[in-house]
Amino acid sequence: AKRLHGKTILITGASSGIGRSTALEFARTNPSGDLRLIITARRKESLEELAAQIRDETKDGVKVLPVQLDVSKAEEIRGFVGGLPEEWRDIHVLVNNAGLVKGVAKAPEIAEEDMNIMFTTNVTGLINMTQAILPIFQKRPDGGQGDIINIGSIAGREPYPGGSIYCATKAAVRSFTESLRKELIATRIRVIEVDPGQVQTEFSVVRFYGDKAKADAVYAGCDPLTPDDVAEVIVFAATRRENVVVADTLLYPNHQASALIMHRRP
Ligand code: NDP
Ligand code: 8X3
Repeated sequence: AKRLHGKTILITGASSGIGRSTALEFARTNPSGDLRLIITARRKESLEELAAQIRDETKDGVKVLPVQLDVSKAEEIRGFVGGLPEEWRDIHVLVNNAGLVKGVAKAPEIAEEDMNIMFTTNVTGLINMTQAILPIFQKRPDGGQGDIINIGSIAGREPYPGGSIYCATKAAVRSFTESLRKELIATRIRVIEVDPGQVQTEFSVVRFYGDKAKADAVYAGCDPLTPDDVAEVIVFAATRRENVVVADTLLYPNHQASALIMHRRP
């Protein structure tokens, strides 16, 4: 799409799932344009593989820069923009996608370590990324231009037992996102939230500490969203006319109508 021309897009959590699909979808939407994609996550090798795939698919039409970045580490974010090669610093779109859930424990059994990693990644990480990139947007005309796309969740709208911490982190994302949109009202910066329901990614594998059988059981009898489905909506939001803000979107697969109301095939 023309609207992405000359833009630099930064995606967190691009090594897997929704973030990975979003990088591919941006590239496929603008394969021969002068698009730049900065893909970040902790797993550098997966990023290198994704970068190779994008270069290959677009015959080098899309420029890709894989950068290792742990968003839960404030000091890594602090040095991030300054560490980019000069021509990669003019970022136009930030997709705050990195996030995770750990466990299904209920209070008072929630492990402190799990609680901390969820908050430092999903909340503090997202806020620190936003604060690192906003000054770039604010240097542009009309008070600033650029897109901040935050990945929330149905979990942020509807807390459920066994998910209290994860749900609280996503509610925090939702609250921060809404405040930010209001704070930036006098600018042309778009603040966008996309809240998926059930998506089949590594999300549940991470939730169950690598137990694939438990993760698969989450999707048994279901036809969950694919990460590509979510990526299409993210790219749709980023490619609307400049005056259109897709502020808030909830996505369900057809069998889902709430965090826990799910129709399963027998
Ligand atoms: P995946 O586990 O497949 O992907 C999560 C991504 O986040 C990975 O690329 C992972 O990369 C990255 N990540 C995790 N921790 C960090 C960190 N500290 N620093 C940088 N990157 C990190 O899951 P999804 O694609 O499903 O998750 C993406 C987002 O979507 C999350 O915010 C999640 O909460 C949200 N979501 C998911 C839903 C689902 O049902 N799957 C539904 C609603 C929302 P690495 O490990 O290499 O760092
Ligand atoms: C993921 C959706 O409902 O499994 O954010 O927590 S849920």
